[in-house]
Amino acid sequence: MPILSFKIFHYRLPLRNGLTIPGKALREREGLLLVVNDENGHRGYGDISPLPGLNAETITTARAQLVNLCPLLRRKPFPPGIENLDGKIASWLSEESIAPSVLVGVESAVLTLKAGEEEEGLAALLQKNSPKTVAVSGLLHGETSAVVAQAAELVAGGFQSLKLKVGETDFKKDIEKVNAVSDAVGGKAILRLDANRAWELSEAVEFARRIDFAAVEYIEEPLKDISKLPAFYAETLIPVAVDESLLNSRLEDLKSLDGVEIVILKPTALGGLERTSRLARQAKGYGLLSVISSSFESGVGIRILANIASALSRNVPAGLDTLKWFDADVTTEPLTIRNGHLDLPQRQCPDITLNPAVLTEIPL
Ligand code: OSB
Ligand code: MG
Repeated sequence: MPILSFKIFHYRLPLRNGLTIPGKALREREGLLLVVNDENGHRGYGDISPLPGLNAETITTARAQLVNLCPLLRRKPFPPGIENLDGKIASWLSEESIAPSVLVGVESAVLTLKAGEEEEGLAALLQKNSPKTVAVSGLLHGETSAVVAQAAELVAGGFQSLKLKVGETDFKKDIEKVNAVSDAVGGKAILRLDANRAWELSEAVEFARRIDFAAVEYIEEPLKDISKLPAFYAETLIPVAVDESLLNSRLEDLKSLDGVEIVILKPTALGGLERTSRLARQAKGYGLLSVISSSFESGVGIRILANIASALSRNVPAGLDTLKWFDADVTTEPLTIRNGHLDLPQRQCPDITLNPAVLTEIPL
């Protein structure tokens, strides 16, 4: 069914303790919400949330693109089979070169609209019999005493996977922190580490030797120089996940680096749900595990990513524990994680209520 009308909102979400991403410190998260309607009153939603430091487009350029694109969405009905995520949405959008976050938002809006029309959840639309809940990796943040307390609380709350950033500060503190978390979880959860390319090979190897690595599932991006990942693996046997390397290297090349066993897929950074799906299929073909992860999207974006994770990366804990960074959300229904899992409502986005306190409608 064609899109009859649409609205675009700008949102500002206060960040509880700010957000530090490599090279940036944010106090609030800005984004755009795209709401599309068909003539039967079904609704689709998309979150456009370029993350400074990760996306080249800004909120201003994303907004200009979206405003230009929307009339086109209304002119041409979307084709059948968009739920296969095999390039039909890209063809429908024709030759436009669309920024990564904008593409995710538009794809999300048409897919959730279609899910609403079919009266099913997005995950089920994308993949029949996909799981109704999505395990989430609990995100730890702060000094040693804080992360130890968080780890104990998350494990008691049913999380089986935890994620900790390393490489941000002092090397010794990192080692102490990982070992303290490892003690606190006492074998009740597996630990993912993320060094965001902080280290030289020798530092990464020393770090690995001095942590209790039996509890470590994998480490994301340990090295400044990815060509040395096989040497890191040979010395440590800790599986490596690639994340930001996917933004400028081909998966075909990364997969031939010994030790690379996991790919972190962030659709907002990678540029689209179809692209993410293609990468997830490729990864599976190479025997790699895909982990769908957030770029600190709003609750609408996280709902969509949770459905993507259920459909594309079955039963792999997703990197979606980021809503706790926010003091408010774009919807009035909180998206809660129970027992370490996000529930996927059977009728997905169509039933959400927008929170006017954080939204400003953009006149079109
Ligand atoms: O370093 O993986 C990162 C979010 C935005 C930008 C970079 C990163 C992240 C996350 C998301 O860590 C949460 C997760 O992966 O669990
Ligand atoms: Mg990462």
